[in-house]
Amino acid sequence: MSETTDRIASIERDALAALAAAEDDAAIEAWRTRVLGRSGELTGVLRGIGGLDADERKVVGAEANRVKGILEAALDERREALRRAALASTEADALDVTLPGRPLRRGRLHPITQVRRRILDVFERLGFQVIEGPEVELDAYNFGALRIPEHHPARDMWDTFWFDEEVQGPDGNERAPLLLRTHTSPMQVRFMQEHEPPIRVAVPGKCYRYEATDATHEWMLEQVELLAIDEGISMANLKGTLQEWARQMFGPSRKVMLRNSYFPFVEPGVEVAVDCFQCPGDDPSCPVCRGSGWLELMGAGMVHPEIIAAQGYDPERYTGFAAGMGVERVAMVLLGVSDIRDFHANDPRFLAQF
Ligand code: YSA
Repeated sequence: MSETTDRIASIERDALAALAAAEDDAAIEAWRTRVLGRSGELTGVLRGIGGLDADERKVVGAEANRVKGILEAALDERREALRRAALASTEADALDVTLPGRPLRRGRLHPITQVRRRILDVFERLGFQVIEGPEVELDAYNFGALRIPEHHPARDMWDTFWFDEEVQGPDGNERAPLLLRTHTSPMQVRFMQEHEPPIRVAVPGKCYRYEATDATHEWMLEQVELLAIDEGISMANLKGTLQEWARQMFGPSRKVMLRNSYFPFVEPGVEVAVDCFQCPGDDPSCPVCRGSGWLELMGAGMVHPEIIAAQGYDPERYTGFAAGMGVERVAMVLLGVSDIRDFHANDPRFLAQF
């Protein structure tokens, strides 16, 4: 090794160490000028090559150019590393960890679900067991077993969505018409067929009616059906149960009215209404009561003895009451909503209120 190649090796060693210690653009530029610049250390060696003898010139020339290549590559690499580090620290500065977090929008239960659960909570406390039944129902249960035969005018009370298909009915009949249940009352019969008294059940579920909508009517509604069958059940039990339910739901100041009504599957039948929450009770333009002062919540009555007998129970021994209430109507009263259509319009601004 010649003195010059020693010098090149020492330039390479010192320069690489100095480059690694250069922490900013100014230090790098100073390094470049000192090592590779026009009067730089390595440039000086390259310039001196001409004064060497031919053999040494060849060796020193090759070595100096190899080291020059290494130092230039190291310079590029160091510049890139510093650029990346600067970028990362800018991004870190852009993230202000002291800013308050974005609030998470919390999900919630649909108001109808909330109200259905409240209704059922009260009935469960009053001793009713919650059961469910099919939304796609046979004509035989929705109407026939409830003393509403084909062509009976009472069918007009429930405008119905029918299926095109007919299926095998409970009596083996191959052509049993199928529908979307118009009320939860068919579950009275289904449950009685499979159980013995005493019976106390509450049946929540969706129902469907082929009818025009307005502020108190939807084509899809939820009902909760009640059925109590036992020895000695009277109209007083029906009234007491519904009044206690209404007191627990709405508080003691809400007025509850029972008035005569007709349903083929009860005798006698009643309709249960509460006083209007929207107007003083005499405003004909009120969307809730239309000036009547009352909003109907349910139909109810004493289960018709023929229906009790048809399930094989002794109607002399067993009596019962039943009721079917509209969950959306109850929700209107509880939440002060004057248009039932708001519940299923899916406007998050409306839903977020509850
Ligand atoms: C009657 C006697 C019983 O022993 C048992 C149940 C019944 C109720 C009967 N099955 C029935 O469906 N009667 S109803 O047609 O008057 O509806 C009952 C309740 O459902 C109504 O009082 C009302 O609160 C709600 N409802 C009815 N049609 C509705 C509706 N809610 C919203 N939109 C509709 N289109």
